[in-house]
Amino acid sequence: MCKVSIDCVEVKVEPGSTILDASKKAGVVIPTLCNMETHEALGACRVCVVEVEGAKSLMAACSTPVWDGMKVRTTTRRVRTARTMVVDLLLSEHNGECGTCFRNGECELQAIAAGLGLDRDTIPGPKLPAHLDTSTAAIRRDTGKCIKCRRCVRVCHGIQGVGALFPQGRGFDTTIGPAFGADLSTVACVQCGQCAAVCPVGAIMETSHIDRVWDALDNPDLHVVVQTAPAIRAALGECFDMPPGTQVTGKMVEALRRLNFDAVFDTDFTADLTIMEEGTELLLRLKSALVDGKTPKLPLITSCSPGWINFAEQYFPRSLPLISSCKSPQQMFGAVAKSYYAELKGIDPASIYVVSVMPCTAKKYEAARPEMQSSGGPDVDAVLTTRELAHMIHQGGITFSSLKDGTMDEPLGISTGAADIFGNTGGVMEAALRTVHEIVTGAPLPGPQGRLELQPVRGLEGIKEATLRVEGAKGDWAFLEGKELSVAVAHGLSNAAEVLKRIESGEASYHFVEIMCCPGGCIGGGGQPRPTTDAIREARMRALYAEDEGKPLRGSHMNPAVQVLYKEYFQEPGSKRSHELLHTHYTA
Ligand code: HC0
Repeated sequence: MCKVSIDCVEVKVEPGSTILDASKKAGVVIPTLCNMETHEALGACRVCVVEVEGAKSLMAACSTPVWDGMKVRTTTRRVRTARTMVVDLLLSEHNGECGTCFRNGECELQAIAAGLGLDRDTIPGPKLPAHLDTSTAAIRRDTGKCIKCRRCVRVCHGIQGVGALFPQGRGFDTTIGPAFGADLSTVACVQCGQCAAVCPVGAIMETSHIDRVWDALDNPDLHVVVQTAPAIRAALGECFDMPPGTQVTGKMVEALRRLNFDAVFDTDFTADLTIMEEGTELLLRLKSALVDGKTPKLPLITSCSPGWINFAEQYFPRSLPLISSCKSPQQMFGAVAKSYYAELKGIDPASIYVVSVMPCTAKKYEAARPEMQSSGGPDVDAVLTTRELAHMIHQGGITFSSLKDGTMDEPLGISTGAADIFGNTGGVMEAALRTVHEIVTGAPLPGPQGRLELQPVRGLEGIKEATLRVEGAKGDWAFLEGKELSVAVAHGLSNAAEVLKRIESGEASYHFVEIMCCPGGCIGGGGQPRPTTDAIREARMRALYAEDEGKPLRGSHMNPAVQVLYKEYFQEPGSKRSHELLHTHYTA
């Protein structure tokens, strides 16, 4: 271990640790704009410079390894002058428009400048040319605000394996963006928004739907309903200074009522419906391969993550026949709201306006896809990220932390615990197997202390594999008796690509695969509160598992409102009507 002194606080850290690591342990905050927990230090922004006793120059804390006996000072005049100069230079280029920027008050550059006492840029010179790229449905880029920290580049290449963004040019003329300065829609960007989640300023953000939602809420001719994705309830509280992982389902519902939505519903309802459709699809594909001897369309790959679908269409078109034809729960909800619910309430579907609250920017893209119009127009009219909902709550003058708990409206607000865990990597797999096991054997999925839990698919490991031996298969599904079902779960598109390569090469043979675009699944989505670290992902995951454990019903097939929906409207999973409204196809 190395003994290091940071501003006279002594800490012991592993050899190879950086000054920044040691400072965290010492409880000393060193500002940085380019550092990322998940990546090797880049030393690009130079905001983290510190003075090291015996060293001639200032050192970048993020990239300088410690040595035993190192003495570091982080607040000397020399350090403050250097940091102020660096930040002043950044501000001199930054076309910030701070007063009107969506990141005003949440901007890392603004916060660091304020901490240094810099309330304006003092260096005269040209600002960066502001090119606004609004060419995609989900992501808005403003090149004038970019500070070239390269966080977006690293997450796009390293975590997602996409590579839509590059540094180009040199010096002042450096730009970060798609090749040849083109717009995002010209390259294979999957619109996952992981770039927006790590951008320290307002250079990359989600395309805002806030104005269109306020307009709908103000329109007396519209019946405005809102659905909330599983992962929102585990993260929204962070926007109101609550600790990560605080369960805020009830407060979220109450806030949505105060914002004047006509009905507050739950994407969890259609997550349960998805399990009924996708579970049936899995069983039919297994039967077709194992009993009818047809060319196996296996593994069945989940379809609910639109960033993943976009990735498959652009990078792995050969995998498309394997992907479930089920629409995502978001889109199933829109289709059900504008058909079944409209009929139930006697409302013209054309006057129902569906708003989603999603942790994911790609859901904006998904809602805009031409295939997602079973009701004659878009099934989902507007998609807010978690951050946008928090913004609206602030705009509405609502004191979130003191709200009482509200409850979702019926029937599209009724859900089981299986739906809550959709938001975690491995959750769709676990939810599906809870139902499939019970359909096949008539008995609940075995788990520790009969708890219905499939531990091997939980947690943040990038690729998880598990097997499930079927015992007690009955009736139509007796052919599965004694079979070992082999499953895999991947999150983050680099991991997804690895699983697909294993399948294509024959190195692995699975029956069922879950893929989620974002690291950690939806709880780590590109529209979630900033920052999202692994510790924060784990806290959000725990909140969703706790939500599941707290529900009386924990299998999607037990959802009484879904049972009524089948009885009154769809008849059975995979019916003609369910194919018309709940299923889709993909395009290479
Ligand atoms: Fe997800 Fe979903 S779980 S994709 O991660 O399936 O965004 O939270 O809403 O649609 O339910 C996101 C989260 C959803 C959908 C659900 C699925």
